Amino acid sequence: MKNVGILGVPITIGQPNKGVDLGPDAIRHAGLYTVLQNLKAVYQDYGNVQIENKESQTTDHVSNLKNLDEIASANELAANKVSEIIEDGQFPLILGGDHSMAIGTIAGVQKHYNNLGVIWYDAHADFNTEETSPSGNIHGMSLAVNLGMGHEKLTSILQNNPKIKPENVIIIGARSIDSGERELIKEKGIKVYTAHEVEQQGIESIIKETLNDLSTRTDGIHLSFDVDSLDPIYVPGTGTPVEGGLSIRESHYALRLLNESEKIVSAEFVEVNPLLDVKNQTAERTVELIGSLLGERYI
Ligand code: EXY
Ligand code: MN
Ligand code: MN
Ligand code: MN
Repeated sequence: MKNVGILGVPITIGQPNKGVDLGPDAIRHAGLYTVLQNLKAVYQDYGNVQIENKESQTTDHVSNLKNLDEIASANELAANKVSEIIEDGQFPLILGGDHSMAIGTIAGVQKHYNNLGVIWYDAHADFNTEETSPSGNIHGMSLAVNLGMGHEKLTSILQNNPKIKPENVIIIGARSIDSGERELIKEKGIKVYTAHEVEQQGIESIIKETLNDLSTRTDGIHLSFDVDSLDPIYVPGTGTPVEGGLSIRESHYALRLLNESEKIVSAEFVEVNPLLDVKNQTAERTVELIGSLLGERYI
């Protein structure tokens, strides 16, 4: 069992719904510490990154990037904190907050690896740039930013631009990809297992293929788990739900396989929005899934 360093990144300005900044504390209140105690894990809670979530006053007509400066500074803070957790010898367990936080999380983790791999478990690809984005919401751009595609204020966090190589990223669960993203994904040759492939091939085969593929080229794998990867019937508390999502059962199994591989060096669980939720069930499901990733078993 690893030593676990918990950090909340209550960022909400990467997308328009109020409430996702309450995600980290909702996850804590949903029994996170009990799961860690049951696992006999040694853990330290580093609290929440102090983020203002101030909407940009400057309506920046030039760029299709909402709250760029505020998101850049929030992710700089998050990146340094995540890096500190690793320097303290802990496994970074990062709680969100909207998916723009992956800019800071991956920057902070990547500093400690030569070839970091990323599993992007998400209904979306988050592979837009300001040219292709239909919304200007930076939570839909964070994977692209980590591959060096995007505004310099975002790609340059902690230097090391690009953070991640295209061959070291695998997206699982995608079922809502914009036309511009599709072009960029093809251009970069990003491996995507859509929700159809999960249905067709099965999650076990996909996770095993993913681990075999990434293990040959990377010295650690970061898991970026967007709860909207799951079917909305299980997780009503998220801002961009998409029908036809992954099941709780296959996701628990996926996370168990990742745990058994011992290749996952950091993880973030993002887009939990308690204001959209039903009795905190999305945070509760997230805590259970974190348990599977950290080694909890049914028997
Ligand atoms: N592709 C759409 C956009 O870029 O605006 C929706 C993105 C949703 C992103 C969520 C975090 O996964
Ligand atoms: Mn320290
Ligand atoms: Mn996402
Ligand atoms: Mn998503």
